Amino acid sequence: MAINNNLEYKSKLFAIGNPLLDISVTEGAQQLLEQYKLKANDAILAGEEHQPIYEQVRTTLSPLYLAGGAGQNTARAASYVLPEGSVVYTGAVGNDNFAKTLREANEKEGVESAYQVVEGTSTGACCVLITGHDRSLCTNLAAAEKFTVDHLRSAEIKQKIEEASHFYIGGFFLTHGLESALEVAKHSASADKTLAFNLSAPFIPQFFKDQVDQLIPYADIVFGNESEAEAYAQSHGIADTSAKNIAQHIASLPKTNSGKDRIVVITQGAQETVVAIGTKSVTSYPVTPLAKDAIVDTNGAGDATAGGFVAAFVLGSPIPECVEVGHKLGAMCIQQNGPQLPYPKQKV
Ligand code: 26A
Repeated sequence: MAINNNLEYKSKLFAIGNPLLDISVTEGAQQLLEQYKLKANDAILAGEEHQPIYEQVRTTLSPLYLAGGAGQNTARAASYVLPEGSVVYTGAVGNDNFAKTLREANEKEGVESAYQVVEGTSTGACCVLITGHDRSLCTNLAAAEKFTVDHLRSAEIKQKIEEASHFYIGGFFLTHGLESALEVAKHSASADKTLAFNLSAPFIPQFFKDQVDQLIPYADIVFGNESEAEAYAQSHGIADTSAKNIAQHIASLPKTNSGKDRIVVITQGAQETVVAIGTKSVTSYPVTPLAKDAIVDTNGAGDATAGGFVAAFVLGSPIPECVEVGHKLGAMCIQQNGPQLPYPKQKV
C-alpha cells in the first residue's frame, strides 16, 4: 500500500496482550495431539494434564522457538506496515531468556516492548502442534497472567497511552486482565480514540462471555474468525450462526462512543471475509487463495491479518484497503514458520 512519508504521523498503536514464546513442532505433532487429547485446530489454556508437554517437546523433539502471543503477533504485523516508532506493546514477562527472545523479535520488527517484568516467574509459553494446515495451541500463561493495572498507571506507560491514537486488546487477555483492558478501553472511548478487540479463540466468547460483554461496548473494531463468531453466537443464544449475521449482530450492539460505527471483521480462512459497519452495511471480501503447497504453517495468520487491517486503519485507509492489507499479511504469514513475516521486508 502507498504510504505518504511526507505526512506527519501522530498515530500510535498501543497493544496489550499475553507475551508468549511459541514452541512449535511439526514432526511428532500428531502423536502429541493424541497423547494429550488436543484438538487439531484449537487454542486452550494448559491444564494439569498438559504440563508435561513442554518438557517432552523440549527434550524429545526439535522445536522451533518463535516469538508468539496473539496480541504481540498483531503488534509486530502492524509494525510491518506502519512507519517506524508507531507501535508499543505491553504485557507481563519474566526476567529470563524467553523474554529476551521476545524483546529481540519486537526490536527487529520495530515494536517497542513496554513489558511489566515479574521477577521469579517464567515468561509464558505456547506449545504449537502443526498438523497439515491446522495448528493446536496449548498455553501456559505463567508471568503473562500476573499483569497488573498498576503497570498501566505508571508514569512511563501512562504517557505512552496518552500518546496513542489507537489501541488493540487481544481477547485472550480477558482470561485474567479485564480490569486493565477496561482501563485502556475507557480511556480510548472518553478521548474519542479507536479501540480494536479480537475474540481470539472460541473459548473466550464461550467461557469468558461476561468479560467480552463488558469490553465490547468500548470496541470500535472487533475481529474474529468463523469458529470464534460461532462460539459467540452460541453463548449469546443467536440462532443464525452465519458470519454475516454475527458480524451484523456485534456491529449493532450498544456503543459507549456512539459517534462512530463499530466495525466487525470476521475472517473465514480461505473463504470470504465479512465486514459489518454499525447497522449500515455488511460486505463480503473474497480472499485470493494460496496454492496449497505454498502454505508452511497457519499459526499466527489471523493475528497478521488483524495487524494488517489495523495498520491500514491507523493510516486512515478506507475499509476495502484495510481488508486487502490484512489479507496480504495473512498470506505472507502462512508462508513462514509460525507468526512471522518475511524479511527483508516485502512491499505491502
Ligand atoms: C490465553 N491464551 C490461551 C493465549 C494464547 C495465545 N496468546 C495469548 N493468550 N494461546 C495461544 N496464543 C498465541 O496465539 C498465536 C496464534 O494466534 C500463540 O502464542 C500464537 O503465536
